[in-house]
This record gives sequence, structure tokens and C-alpha cells, in this order.
Amino acid sequence: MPVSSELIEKLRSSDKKTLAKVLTKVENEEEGSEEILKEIFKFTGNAHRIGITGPPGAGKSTLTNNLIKLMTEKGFKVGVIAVDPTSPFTGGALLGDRIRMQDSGMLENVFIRSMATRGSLGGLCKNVVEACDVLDASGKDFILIETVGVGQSELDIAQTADTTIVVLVPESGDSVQAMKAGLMEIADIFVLNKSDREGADAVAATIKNIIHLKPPSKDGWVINVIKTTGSQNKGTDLLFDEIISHKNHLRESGFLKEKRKEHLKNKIVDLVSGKLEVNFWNEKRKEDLKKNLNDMLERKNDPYSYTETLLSR
Ligand SMILES: Nc1nc2c(ncn2[C@@H]2O[C@H](COP(=O)(O)OP(=O)(O)O)[C@@H](O)[C@H]2O)c(=O)[nH]1
Ligand SMILES: [Mg+2]
Repeated sequence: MPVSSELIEKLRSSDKKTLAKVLTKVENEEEGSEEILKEIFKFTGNAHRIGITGPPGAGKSTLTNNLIKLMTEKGFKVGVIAVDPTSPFTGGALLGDRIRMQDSGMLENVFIRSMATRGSLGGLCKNVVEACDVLDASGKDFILIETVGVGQSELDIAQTADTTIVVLVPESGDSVQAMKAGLMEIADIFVLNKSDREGADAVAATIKNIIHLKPPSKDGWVINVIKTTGSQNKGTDLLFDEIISHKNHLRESGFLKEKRKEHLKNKIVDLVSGKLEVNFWNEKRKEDLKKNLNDMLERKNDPYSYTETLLSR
């Protein structure tokens, strides 16, 4: 079914109803969503995508909220995707903030969407990249993607984001643990939030030391540690400045192109495996698998040999 040009126009003018409708379509892979994605691809690539990850409770949502405020105050258009079932964009103090934003008319330039994690624990759900594309095509300057760093998700987020922010807190003795777990590899910016807490300076120094031990990155970017106190909206300006520095660095070094090429490559690989898988598991093969399970269970056959036959048929 061809996509109506009216829909694309509405989307590009950031019509909120249309945005919400299209995002739902894309998230659920409803019929026609791929057609829309095809149409809007040429309008994407302008937004700067910022991934915000870290352990639960580190203050990711608080910082996201602070960034939204600052960015909209500066006149930027902001899209937010929260891949966090517990994201309190509808609760407590943060709601208060949102209401204030609404009062000042700032909410006009913000679009927030929560997406449920599916499948893997805390993982970035499947269509986050596509949802980012939709927001991108609607003319956002920045897209903030909040995701809990508990496993694979923080690595996934680096597959989408131009700038990846890893949020840690002083009391997480696991901050060093986090470094080991691969967060070091993906961070463009470290935030030490809850800097009002005891020991913040020492932890910031430790993180800096670990960074210095690391070989310099390919593109020559030097990772910084930004101290914030999200709950008091302190340090948000420093964080924003650091984001802009990284954004400029990516452009000037030509590394943005490299990064996005890599993201595109991974996307194609994912698309191909997805489509191959869908095509492969037709009724006949599903039936065949069912029939053969007992054989394997009784050790008359093994999964490897069976897979080989299945693929060669
Ligand atoms: N003391 C202190 N508390 C904070 C700070 N930033 C956020 N919090 C609180 O920490 C809790 C978790 O914050 P939230 O943004 O939901 O964390 P998330 O799970 O990483 O998104 C909330 O109660 C916040 O009010 C901070 O800088 N200092
Ligand atoms: Mg959160």
C-alpha cells in the first residue's frame, strides 16, 4: 500500500498525533510500517542521537528530564525514547517538571515515547532504531534514548547513538565493575551523578584514572567525567556542553560518517537475518522440526546434524 504524502507531510511537521500513530505502527511492526520507514529514510540523519545508559536508579531519567529542559530552553526540538519499564516520566517530581514545562509552552518542542523492553532482560527493544528514525524525520535536533544498563542493552545502544553517555553514582562500588563490564568501551561521556553524595570526588578521580589507562580512542576523542546532581539540576549545562563538544568532534574528525556507516551495516545485517528467518520458518519446516525433536531428545540425532540437514534441504 503506498504511503500517503499527507501522512509524510504531517510527520515531517512533527504533528504529535501522527507521530504517536506512526511510532505505534513501527513499534508493533504493523502492516505498512516498512513502507513508511522507506519513505522517511531520506529525511533522517539530521538529529543527534544521544544514548543514556547506566544502572537502575543512577538518575538517567532525572538527567534526561534536565537535558530536555535545557535543550528546549535553547530552542531545540527534542525527541525522547525511554526504554525502561520503570521510567518515571509519568511519576512524582518529574511529573511536576513536565507540568512546568507545559506551562511555559516548552512541551510543544518535546515528544516523549516510552517503549517496553521485550524479550531479553533490559535489552534495547527491537524497533528503537526505527523509532529514532521516525523522530529524526520529524525534525528533532536531539534524540535522547534512555536505557537501563543491565546486560546487553548498553552495548545495543551504542549501535544507535552518536554519543553514548554512561551514568554512574558514587556509591556504586560497581562503578569499577561497570568499567569491566564493557561500559568503558561504549562511553563517550561519563557522568558521575549524585555528586552531592559523599565520596563523589574520589570516585570521579578513580574513573578518570581508569580512563587514562585505556589506549586513546581511534578518533582521538578524550572521554571526560562530568559531575552532576540531577535532583538539583546541577551540572546539566556542563553535560550539555560536553555533548556539543563530542558532536562537533564527530563532525570535524569525520568519524560521524564512520560511526553511522557502521550502524547502517549492522542494521542491514539485522534486516537480512530477520527476513531470512521469517522466510525460512515456513509451516513445512516448523512441522519438520516438531517431528524431529523426539529423535534428538532420545539422542538418535543431534541438533547440529539436524540443522545441517534442515539447511541443505
Ligand atoms: N541525592 C541525589 N538523588 C538523585 C540525584 N539524581 C537523581 N536522584 C534520585 O535518584 C532516584 C532515581 O532517579 P532516576 O532518574 O529515576 O534514575 P534512573 O533509574 O537511572 O532513571 C530518584 O529518586 C531521583 O530523585 C542526585 O544527583 N542526587
Ligand atoms: Mg529511568
